[in-house]
Amino acid sequence: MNDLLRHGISRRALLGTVTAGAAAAALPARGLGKRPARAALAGLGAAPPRADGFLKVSGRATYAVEHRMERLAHAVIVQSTVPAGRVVGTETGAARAVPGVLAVYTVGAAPRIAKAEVFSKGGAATENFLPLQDDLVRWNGQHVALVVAETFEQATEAAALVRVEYQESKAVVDPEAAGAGRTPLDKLSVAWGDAQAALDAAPVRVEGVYTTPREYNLPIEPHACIAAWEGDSLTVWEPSQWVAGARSIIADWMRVGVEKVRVVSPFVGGAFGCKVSPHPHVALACAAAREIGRPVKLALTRPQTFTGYGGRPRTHQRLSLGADRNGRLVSVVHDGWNETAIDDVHVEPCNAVTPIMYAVPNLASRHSLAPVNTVNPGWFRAPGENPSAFAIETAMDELAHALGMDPLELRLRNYAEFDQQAKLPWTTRRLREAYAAGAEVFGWSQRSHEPRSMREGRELIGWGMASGTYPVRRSAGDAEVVVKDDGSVEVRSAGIDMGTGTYTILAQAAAEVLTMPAGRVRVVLGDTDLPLAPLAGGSQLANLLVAAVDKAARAARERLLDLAANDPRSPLSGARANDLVLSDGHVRPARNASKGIFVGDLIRALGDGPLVARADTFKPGATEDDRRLTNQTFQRMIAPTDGGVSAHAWSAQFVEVRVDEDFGTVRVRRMVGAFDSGRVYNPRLARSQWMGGMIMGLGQALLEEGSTDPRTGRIVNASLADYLVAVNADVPEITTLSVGVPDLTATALGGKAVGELGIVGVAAAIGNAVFHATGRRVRDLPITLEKLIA
Ligand code: MCN
Ligand code: MOS
Repeated sequence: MNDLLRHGISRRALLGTVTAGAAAAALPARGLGKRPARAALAGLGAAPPRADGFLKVSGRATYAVEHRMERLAHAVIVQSTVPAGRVVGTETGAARAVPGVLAVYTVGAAPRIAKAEVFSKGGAATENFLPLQDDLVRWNGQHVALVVAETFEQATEAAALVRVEYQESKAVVDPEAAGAGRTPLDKLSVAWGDAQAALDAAPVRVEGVYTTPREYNLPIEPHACIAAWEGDSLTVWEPSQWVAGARSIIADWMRVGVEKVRVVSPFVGGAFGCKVSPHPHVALACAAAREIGRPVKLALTRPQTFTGYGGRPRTHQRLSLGADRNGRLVSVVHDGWNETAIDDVHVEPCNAVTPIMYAVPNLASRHSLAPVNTVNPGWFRAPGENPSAFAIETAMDELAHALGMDPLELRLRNYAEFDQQAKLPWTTRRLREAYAAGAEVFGWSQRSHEPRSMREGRELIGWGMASGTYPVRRSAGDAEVVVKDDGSVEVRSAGIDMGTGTYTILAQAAAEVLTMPAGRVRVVLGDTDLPLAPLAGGSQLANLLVAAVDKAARAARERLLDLAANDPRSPLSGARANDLVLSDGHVRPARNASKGIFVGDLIRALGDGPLVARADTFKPGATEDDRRLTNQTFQRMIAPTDGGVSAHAWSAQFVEVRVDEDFGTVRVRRMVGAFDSGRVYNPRLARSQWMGGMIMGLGQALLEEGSTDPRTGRIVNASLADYLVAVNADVPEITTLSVGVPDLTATALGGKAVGELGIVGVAAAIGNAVFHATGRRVRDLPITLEKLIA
């Protein structure tokens, strides 16, 4: 227990409520007098609730399609009903006869959409499919017509009357069927030593095939946008994880310069990766709006979202581990693939975790793509790391069982002291601390390791654990801090908040430097008119923007002190800037803190209007091209191994399941996650992120599965009634622990990844617990009761 407290874990955290991160202890709020304002100041490390929370729960946060405007027309999409072939004709007479219909666009009769230079080759952004631009049907549920009408109801009625005629061709729906292709991705091959020989010679071996189904992001705010032209300028209200990236794609589609396009996304009702890039329906909305000369609103129905864009692709991994009798790994042999579209590519790198988690002298890992007639899959919370950890962390549990060893002990014996793949030291890796903290709080030492050895009545009890990791990715960005003459502060950035807490932590960052209560700081986000920022994806935005705002706020503070000392209009003029400090929102002489002037009064006295400070996190000497590319592609994202060190966040997951012996029903009874995310900027929000990830992992382990009809390629459970996600009744007591310390090599202010880390390893921990309870190993997610009682 003492050890835990040294790592900054509060006793309350041990009860499963709130976690105080190590960072909070390491970073006391600075520069505060003994005044009431002190309590209100919430700098980094404090735990204020979400700044946007009240707006969201009271319905005052305006989402993209809630934007009101004159002459708004409504568009409804028609999707294909066959998986492959050609559109040979479209009958639109009945649709056009519906009152209020303004236009019906079909294959062969649609406004032009140009090809966009996607920002991520091999990512989920759709590159080759442009809606209605050719007659090829690539998947069931592909956009094949668009109806625009005065009202949504009229457009919906007319869309139902559009008749599309197809010439069908043979589809490949099942990536495991004979004839399905495999394209190896050489750049994802990893190898050292002689893995096959070492495996063959290993005294202890386990081998398994680990599969995950198609999974869907399903944010509560479905995809929907409004496109409005004014002359040759276009504004798009679009829920987006990256307005700058969306802007460049939309500009390409519409063949206008980026400066002509504005993308607005102040609130995003969840995304989990599926709003990183604008999807093809956005191109249709923009093109239709230009054609009819009116703003167009286009909302996909929930079922249409299942084929309007991807979701995590189905994955398949064959993984073999070889070890000596003491449990030391001697070899890892790994071969995986993910499904992708016929002529667009999405990579779910299933070997993201395999080469870095454990120390092993011989390793060979490959990854391939399996093209099928599907909408191009996409990013979904921890793309790559998630399925990768499912396989390796399940296999490690199998190895522990084969050795008769505690799975936690096995992991400690194979602890990777450095990054073997990159041959670099870690920046920080507090995974040992995560194991220790999680095990202590969970009570792991009480586990009897034999499967089926713990029960309560008819319930089999299973305890399982797994490790997780997520890389620290980084990009550069800009931020602006404005100090106003009423003493309030505005932080401005094009970065977005999709429920993560960007609004809140940026207010904290500015409040800390400018010594203001966070309530006096207003944060404006999500608009390409603001200083540009990279995407909120790859769990990089928080660390990046907090650093940019911190820098801008420091610049503002310096300027304030300088003006206070040196501007003849300042009541403090004549002082030396070095002798002045900012505290409680006042500029004060350091040696006479009771004197001083309120920042708002100072700015009024100076009479030049608000003080604007801008800062960026680009390297000195960054060119315009660097800036342009950073806001246009992923290629400028800094890899976790840049700079001679390897930067990752780490976690350990512990779960208890109860399995009904007769019915095979699995309930997760408690979950403990211990996380090394470095310095935590807001322990309440980080906990909420980690919990959200753990709950998603629970859904992935037990419920989530996109089912495709093998005959037609149709998604048969394309609704929230049929595609199951975890709901409150599925969710047990969850404890989150922070074991991180500020990692100033990883990021400027010491934080590491948070939002995606929470899901990694969870499905494996649950599967391992199910094995411990039942003796049944399910390697094919989700773990449903028929797989347990079969
Ligand atoms: N945080 C912190 N300390 C840190 C880092 C982060 O306290 N050192 C907290 C902050 O509140 C921050 C949040 O965690 O806003 C998420 O930070 P992080 O994951 O590091 O980075 P991003 O801001 O880039 O978040 C994106 C990440 C991704 S990639 C997915 S996918 C995901 C996720 O966030 N989608 C989400 N969490 C989500 N949460 C919600 N509610 N909705 C989504 O769509
Ligand atoms: Mo997160 S899947 O990188 O948007």
